[in-house]
Amino acid sequence: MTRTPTTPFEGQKPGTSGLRKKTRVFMQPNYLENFVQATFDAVGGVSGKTLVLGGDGRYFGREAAAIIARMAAANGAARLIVGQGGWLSTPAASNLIRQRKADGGIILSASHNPGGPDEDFGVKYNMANGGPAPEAVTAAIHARSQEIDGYLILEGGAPDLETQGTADLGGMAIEVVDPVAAYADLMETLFDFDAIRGLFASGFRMRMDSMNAITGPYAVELLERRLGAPAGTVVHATPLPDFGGMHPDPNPTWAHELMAEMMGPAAPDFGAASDGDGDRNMILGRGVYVSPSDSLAVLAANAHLCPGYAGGLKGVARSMPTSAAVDRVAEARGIECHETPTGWKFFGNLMDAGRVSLCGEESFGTGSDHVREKDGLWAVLMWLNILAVRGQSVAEIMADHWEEYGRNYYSRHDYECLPNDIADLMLSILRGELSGLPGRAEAGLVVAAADEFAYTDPIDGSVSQGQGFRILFEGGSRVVLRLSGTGTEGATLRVYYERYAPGPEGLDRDPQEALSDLIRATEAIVGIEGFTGREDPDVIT
Ligand code: VG1
Ligand code: CO
Repeated sequence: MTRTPTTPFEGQKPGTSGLRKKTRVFMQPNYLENFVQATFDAVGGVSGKTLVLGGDGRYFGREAAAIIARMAAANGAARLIVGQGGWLSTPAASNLIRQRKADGGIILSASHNPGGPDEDFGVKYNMANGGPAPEAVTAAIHARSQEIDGYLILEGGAPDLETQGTADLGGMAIEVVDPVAAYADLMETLFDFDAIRGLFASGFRMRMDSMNAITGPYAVELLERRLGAPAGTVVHATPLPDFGGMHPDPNPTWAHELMAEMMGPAAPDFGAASDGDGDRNMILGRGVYVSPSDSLAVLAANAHLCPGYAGGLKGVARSMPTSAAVDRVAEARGIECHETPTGWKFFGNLMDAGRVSLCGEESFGTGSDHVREKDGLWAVLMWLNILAVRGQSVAEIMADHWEEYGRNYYSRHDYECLPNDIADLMLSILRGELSGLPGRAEAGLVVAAADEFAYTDPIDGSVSQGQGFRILFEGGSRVVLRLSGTGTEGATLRVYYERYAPGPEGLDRDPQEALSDLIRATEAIVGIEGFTGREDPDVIT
């Protein structure tokens, strides 16, 4: 073991979900090592501790896993549990941390960002509860990274991460495990596999697009092996270092192959996709796209049909920009409903305290207290369980849901790679104007209230400021604006539009059309085109 001297790098500040940078930034000498040592130091060292390690298979993941294993050993960790080949989906890593009572874990992924030598890489630290490090810990990691002067690493070559079993690495037990088995077993405890098997046996067809990312092996095991879906149900099923050039973000823009199939004449009954690290999901029916906010509401309304949730939900939570569709279900059921800032780390305390069992975000993330991360395949299986029990199509389930609760028309517009100074200027001007907005009329809408969202955690009292701008209009429509915390180039502006239609009329409009006055009012107030010069967003979901 040697202590290698080093000097700090600027900008090792974790964002919405871990530290994300261009892969080549991470590949610079000492860059990864500094961040990992800062993480170990910030959590009080790892001496005698058990850690979980794995990632989504992207470029540089294996090399990074080997470096981290040598660092964990040199820092005195007792045991490192690694997914074979360095593979673990984010929810599977969360599950292993919990099941094996580990002290924490490191996940190597930039999630929905593309992978490869010229794309993105990322590292995130999860706590003993299996969930992402809270803000106090990520702030401590950043602070430590700014003063670091050395790191510990075991000399010698890379350990074998390909062979299952336990070996010694400099006094640390390194245990290489099947990345899929424990996760797949957990899913069997939550859902009615017999009912889903029956659905597939009856001729029901689905397409699962794993986008050459980590869910491939999990989806093949669960859907094709354990549930009897025909071979070939899962496509792009092999995790590739560059995701085969795919951008593993399961939305209509990036999962366009799946979209085309599901909207085409030969569409199967059900379609789904997941992201790089397996925590996101997109749900489609034949000819139908289910918005993530609606998916969360449908899962909340139907959870009791699944064995793992048969007793009902304790409560639900959604991130602030997510539509209020789930709020209506919570109200009808008389259960708690919480509104948190963007990012899964804000749900952990609520789940640990037994206040909520189902959480979701508009960004294609849904999950429950079975782990402490959002979980793409879990959402797919929950939909399958609901479809099997209700015996209806996705379109019928959506129509019934809107008829009962009304519809929250919703859309997110993303403007990517904006110059940072322009994005900052635009939002700082908006910040200055917020208090004068109420009463202003634009495009037939009148502003009722405007603020910048701040969150006080009801469990530990911690406060998170500056979590997005909200403009609420009379009649219940709203727009939210915030900057992404997961990008690696320039600024990404996210604009979230929402309008509630109680029904029974007007429940099947095109969302962009239903939201058009809100989009115009926002342009008049914020001036996105004027500041950015962009006529249209890059991605609409
Ligand atoms: C985005 C999403 C957010 C999600 C985060 C991590 O963050 O908006 O809802 O939790 O990605 O998802 P941002 O700051 O870029 O808006 V994942 O699947 O990339 O870990
Ligand atoms: Co992800």
